[in-house]
Amino acid sequence: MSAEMERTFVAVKPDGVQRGLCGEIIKRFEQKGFRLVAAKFLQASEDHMKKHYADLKDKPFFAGLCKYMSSGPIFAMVWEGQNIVKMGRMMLGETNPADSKPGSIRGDFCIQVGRNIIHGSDTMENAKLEIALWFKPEEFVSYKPCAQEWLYE
Ligand code: DAT
Ligand code: MG
Repeated sequence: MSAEMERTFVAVKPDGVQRGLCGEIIKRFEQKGFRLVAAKFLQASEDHMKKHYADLKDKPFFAGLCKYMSSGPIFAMVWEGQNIVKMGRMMLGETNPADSKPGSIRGDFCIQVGRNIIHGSDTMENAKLEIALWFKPEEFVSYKPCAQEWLYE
């Protein structure tokens, strides 16, 4: 197999969980062929969200963003696959659902930027930082999916 594997951090935000969209989001990553390597359902603290969104700390929406992200449960996941950081972002759509094409997750399931239902790492560097912030090494599950040889040549 020649595929170089990458990992990305994906989280269904509190609005996505409340709206019953966890299954739909997992389905899209599964049907693409990506491999789930870690997952947990939790309510994050506001402090944790401030760390997660540290690069946005000077934005006017930062306080509201961290409050909303800690207001209810989140479904946090790490997915693996070739080129997954870039492809995952394409699957999400644009930051603002109003700019997101139908067919993308944000294009299909939400309306406002402040309620855009899903997070996905934007660069490989941020993916590494986010995975380390949300998951401990022992929370990863190692297994070989039976379809691996049919996804990668
Ligand atoms: P993304 O989640 O697409 O990586 P981002 O990192 O720029 O986008 O911002 C993080 C989140 O902050 C985003 O998912 C929703 C919120 N946000 C971004 N821009 C916003 C704005 N102009 N008003 C309100 N919330 C915003
Ligand atoms: Mg971002």
